[in-house]
Amino acid sequence: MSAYLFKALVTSVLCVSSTIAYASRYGELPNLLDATVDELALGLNNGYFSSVDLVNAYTKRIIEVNATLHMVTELNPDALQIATELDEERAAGKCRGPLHGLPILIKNNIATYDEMNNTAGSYALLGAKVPRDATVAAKLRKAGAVILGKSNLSQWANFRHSNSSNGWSAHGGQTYGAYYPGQDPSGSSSGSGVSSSLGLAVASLGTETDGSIISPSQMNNLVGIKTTVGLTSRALVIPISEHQDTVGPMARTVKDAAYVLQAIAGPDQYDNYTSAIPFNGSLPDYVAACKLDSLKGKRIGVPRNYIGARSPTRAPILDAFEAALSVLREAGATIVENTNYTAYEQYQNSEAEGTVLSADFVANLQSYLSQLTVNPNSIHKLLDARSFTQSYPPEQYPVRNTAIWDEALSLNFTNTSPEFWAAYQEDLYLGGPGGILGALANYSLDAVVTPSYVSPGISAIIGAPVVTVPLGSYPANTTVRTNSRGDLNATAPGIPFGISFSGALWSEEALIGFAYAFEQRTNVRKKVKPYLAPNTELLDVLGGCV
Ligand SMILES: *[C@@H]1O[C@H](CO)[C@@H](O)[C@H](O)[C@H]1NC(C)=O
Ligand SMILES: *[C@@H]1O[C@H](CO)[C@@H](O)[C@H](O)[C@H]1NC(C)=O
Ligand SMILES: *[C@@H]1O[C@H](CO)[C@@H](O)[C@H](O)[C@H]1NC(C)=O
Ligand SMILES: *[C@@H]1O[C@H](CO)[C@@H](O)[C@H](O)[C@H]1NC(C)=O
Ligand SMILES: *[C@@H]1O[C@H](CO)[C@@H](O)[C@H](O)[C@H]1NC(C)=O
Ligand SMILES: *[C@@H]1O[C@H](CO)[C@@H](O)[C@H](O)[C@H]1NC(C)=O
Ligand SMILES: *[C@@H]1O[C@H](CO)[C@@H](O)[C@H](O)[C@H]1NC(C)=O
Ligand SMILES: *[C@@H]1O[C@H](CO)[C@@H](O)[C@H](O)[C@H]1NC(C)=O
Ligand SMILES: *[C@@H]1O[C@H](CO)[C@@H](O)[C@H](O)[C@H]1NC(C)=O
Ligand SMILES: *[C@@H]1O[C@H](CO)[C@@H](O)[C@H](O)[C@H]1NC(C)=O
Ligand SMILES: CC(=O)N[C@H]1CO[C@H](CO)[C@@H](O)[C@@H]1O
Repeated sequence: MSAYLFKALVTSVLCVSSTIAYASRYGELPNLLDATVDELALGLNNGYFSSVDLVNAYTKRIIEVNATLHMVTELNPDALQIATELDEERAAGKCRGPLHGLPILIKNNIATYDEMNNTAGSYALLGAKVPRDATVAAKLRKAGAVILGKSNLSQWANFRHSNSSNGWSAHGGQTYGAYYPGQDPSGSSSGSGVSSSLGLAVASLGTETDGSIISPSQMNNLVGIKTTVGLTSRALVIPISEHQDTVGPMARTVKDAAYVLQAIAGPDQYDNYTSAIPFNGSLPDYVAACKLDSLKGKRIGVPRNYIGARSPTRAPILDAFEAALSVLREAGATIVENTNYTAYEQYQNSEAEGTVLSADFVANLQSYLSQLTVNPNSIHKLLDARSFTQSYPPEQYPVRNTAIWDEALSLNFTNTSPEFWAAYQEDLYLGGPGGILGALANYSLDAVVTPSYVSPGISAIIGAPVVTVPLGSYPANTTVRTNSRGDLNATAPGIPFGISFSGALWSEEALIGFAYAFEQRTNVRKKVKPYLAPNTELLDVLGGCV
C-alpha cells in the first residue's frame, strides 16, 4: 500500500475521531504562519499531509485575507492538479528535492506558460501570452514547487508615475501590509512580501531594480535576497533595466530563502548576463551556508555617511541597529566603523541611475513585448503602453501620471549610445571604487551592514547583492505618518524593519551565512506579530472532516 493510500485510509478513519487524536498521532502539524521548508518537507515525507492539502490550506488562507489586503491577484487554476501529480510522484518514490510539493507565489511580472496572466498590474497586458515559462518559473517547477498564484505589485514595478502608492496596480488594486491598518506594504514586490509574511505560501519570488525585494521584505518581517544581477535569469520577466533587474526569494527564514535561491539560480541561454556566473559550472551550496558561526573572524563595515542622520522616524531603527552591532561582535565579527563611501555626495546628486533605467526600459520593454505570442492590445513599445494607460480609465490617468515614462521617451539616445555608457560608467564608479566595492577593498571587509531602509541604492547601480533579515518593529508610541501620496500608513506602531548585509558581486554565500548567524541569535520575526492573519491551518483541510 502506498504512503498516499495509507494516509487516505487513516484520514477517513480519523474523520470519526477527534482532531486532537489526529494531531497527537501525527505529531505537531506546523503552524502555517511560520512553517519552514524543512517542516513542510518532513510532513510530506512522513505522509502527515499532502501537497494537495497544502494547496487547499494556503488557498483558503489567501481567500480569508485577500479582500482586505489584495496581495494575490490570481490563483493558478492548475495548482491542485499539479499538486496531485507531485503527490503521486512522491508516493512512487521520486522526490525532486526540498521544494517538492511546496506552494510558492510569484510576482505578477514573472510570466508563466499557463492560464495565468502576466501584466505587471496593467490592463494593457491582460490576456497576453508568452511562448514558455520565465526561466525562474520553469526552474521552480523542475524543483517540484507548485506555483500557486500571482502576487500583486506596484504597477510596472513602480516605474510609471512620479507619486505612486506602493503596492497599487490597476489590475490588482491596492495591496496593504498586515502589521497596521492601511500599512504601506512597500514595493514593488508588495504582494510577495505580504503573502510570504502571512504564510500564504512557503515563500515567494520578487524582483528588484533598486529596493523592490529588500524594502517590502523588511517592511513585512521577512528575509529577502536581492541577488547579483546575472545569478538568476530575467528571461520573460517584465523588465525595467537589464543592468539592474534581478529575481530573488522573499521568505520567512534565511534558510528558506536559501532553498528557493538554490532552485532558481544558474545559467540560462535566454539571459546572457547569467554567463557571467563565476563558479565554474556549479553553484555554491546556499543552504549549507546557513552556519551559526559564519560571522566568526569576519570584518563587517559600517558606512556611517551612507546610513545618514538620525530623524524621528529613523530613531527606533538606529537604536535597534546599534544593538545589532553588539550581536555581531558577540558572534565573533570585528565591526569596522566609518567605512564611509567616498563618492557618496556625488552619488546623491547623480542622475546617472535615472538615465540608465530610462534608456534600458525603452529597449528592454520592447524586447519583452516582441516575445509575446498573443498581444490583445497590440502593445509593442513603451509609446503603446503610454497611449493605452492614458486612455483606459481603470489605469487612473491622470490622477496617477506617466511621468517616468514621459521622461524615458524624451531621451534622445538609447542604451547602446555613448551618452548611455557615460552614465553607466558613472554608476560603476559611484557604487564601485567610490562606494561599496571601494570600502570592501580599502578596509579589507567581508561585508557591510546597514539598516535596510538605506541598503538597496549603492548596490543596485552596480548589480551587487544584499540580504535583509528582520531587525525589529516600530514601538507602540510611534506617531502614524503616511506616504507622500497620503493614502497609506508608512510609519506606525508594529510596522517591521530590517538589517542588511551587502557585499561584492556573487557574494551571496557569505551574506546568507552572516544573515543566518544574526537571525538565529535574535529570532526577531517570531516576536513581531501582524494585526491581521488568516486562521486556516492544515488540520482544517486534512481529510475534509474538521
Ligand atoms: C481577492 O479579493 C477580491 C475582492 O474581494 C475578489 O474579487 C478576488 O476574487 C479575490 N482574489 C482571489 C485570488 O481570491
Ligand atoms: C487572465 O485574464 C483573462 C482576461 O481577463 C481572464 O479571463 C482569465 O481568467 C485570467 N486568468 C486567470 C488565471 O485568472
Ligand atoms: C491609517 O491609520 C489611521 C490611524 O490609525 C487610520 O485612521 C486610517 O484608517 C489608516 N489608513 C488606512 C488607509 O487604513
Ligand atoms: C546579450 O544579448 C543581447 C540581446 O540578445 C545582446 O544585445 C548582447 O550583445 C548580448 N551580450 C553579450 C555580452 O553577449
Ligand atoms: C575554475 O577553474 C579554473 C580552471 O580549472 C581554476 O583555475 C579556478 O580556480 C576555478 N575557480 C573556482 C572559483 O573554482
Ligand atoms: C564618516 O561619516 C560619518 C557620518 O557622516 C562622519 O561622522 C565621520 O566623521 C565619517 N568618518 C570618516 C572617517 O570619514
Ligand atoms: C542628444 O542631445 C544632446 C544635447 O541636447 C546632444 O549633445 C546629443 O548629441 C544628442 N544625441 C543624439 C544621439 O541625438
Ligand atoms: C578606496 O581607496 C581608493 C584609493 O585610495 C580611493 O580612491 C577610493 O575613494 C576609496 N574608496 C572608499 C569607498 O573608501
Ligand atoms: C517612545 O518611548 C520611548 C521609550 O519610552 C522614548 O524614548 C521615545 O521618545 C518615545 N517616542 C515618542 C515619539 O514619543
Ligand atoms: C502626491 O499626490 C497627493 C495626492 O494626490 C498630493 O496631495 C501630493 O501633493 C502629491 N505629491 C507630489 C510630490 O506630487
Ligand atoms: C484579480 C483579483 O483578484 N483582483 C482583485 C484585487 O483587488 C481588487 C481590490 O483592490 C479587487 O477588486 C480585484 O478583484
